[in-house]
Amino acid sequence: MKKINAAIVGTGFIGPAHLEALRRIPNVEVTGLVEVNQELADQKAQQLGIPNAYTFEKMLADDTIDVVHICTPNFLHFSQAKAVLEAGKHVICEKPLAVKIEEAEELVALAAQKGLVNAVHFNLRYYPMVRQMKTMREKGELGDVYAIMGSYLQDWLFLQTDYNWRLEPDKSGDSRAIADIGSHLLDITEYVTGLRITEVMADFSTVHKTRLKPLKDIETYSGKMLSMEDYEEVPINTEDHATVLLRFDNGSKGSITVSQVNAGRKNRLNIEIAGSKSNFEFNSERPNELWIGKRETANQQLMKDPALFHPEASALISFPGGHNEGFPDTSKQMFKEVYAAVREGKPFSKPSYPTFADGLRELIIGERIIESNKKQTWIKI
Ligand code: SOE
Repeated sequence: MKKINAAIVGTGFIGPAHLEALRRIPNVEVTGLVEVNQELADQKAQQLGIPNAYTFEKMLADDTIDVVHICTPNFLHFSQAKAVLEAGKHVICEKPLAVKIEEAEELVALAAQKGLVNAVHFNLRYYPMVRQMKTMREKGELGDVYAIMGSYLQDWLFLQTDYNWRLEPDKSGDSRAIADIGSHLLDITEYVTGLRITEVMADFSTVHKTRLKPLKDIETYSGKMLSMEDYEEVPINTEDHATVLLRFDNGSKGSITVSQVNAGRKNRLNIEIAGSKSNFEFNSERPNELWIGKRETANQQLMKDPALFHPEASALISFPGGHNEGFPDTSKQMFKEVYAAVREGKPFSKPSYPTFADGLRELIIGERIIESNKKQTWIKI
């Protein structure tokens, strides 16, 4: 089987996560690494064990690279994804696909015109339990959807001294918690229920109105404290916390809460879907379990086990029951599906993986949420 060569652009938190997932896919090799300058690219490529180091333009000119993974800060996604498509390469872009709706629209059109595989890294769809919930709903085991309640809570921005480029709108965009983690939750909500969000009503808060920005380079997740003279105080204009009421196209209602300042919640996506036959509850910090609520019989606890799953969902499981899989496996499972299309040389007509069109959808919902918060009123999608 022909080997597919990939390049990764960016080496923050998520670039190495893509690398690690790709290394577990047969006949795919990450042969290139891109950083802002050649020196950093050389250093990171050596550290990560990737044979070739490039600046972005040099990588585009290399015909041996088939697929490019864009893992840079948000403001670069549009220009880089556009350049990759123009160079005739398939592209997997981190979310959000762009910072403006028009940019995402342009990318959707360009990818279609070029006939290239395009995907957005909504990897959390790839928890086998998420696919299992979707399949159970499709097979009628949930019944009609009455209501949806979700939250996505983290604490890595809990302290006033926690700092990262995501706090800077010129790098991250006008919304933070909603764009960064709300987008995953909203994507999963529509994916699992098969419903479309039609209206939103949002209320944001910025708990830390100022933050202390380190004047020295420190790793975001390292937990290291500097001394007070190593920081400068900067204003913060994006949300630490947001609550959004949702209306769906079947008349059902829901709400989500997202927060990056909830102590002890490391990375907890929770979704509960109340249906006319049962109630599903999934929490990404316990990804191998699904609670199925019942009225007339005992409640159930489904454990991840290929033998107990619908085939559509067991396709995302690599190990037998009791051998837990988690966050790093979601990207592996997603890339397996995307690379199946890459092997065909063109996008699947009905892709199972999240495409640029899904990236555009999340940007539209995100923009309406920001508008709703500003105007403090319901906004139609
Ligand atoms: C940081 O908030 C982050 O890395 C997100 O950007 C990811 O999408 C999420 O999976 C974990 O948290």
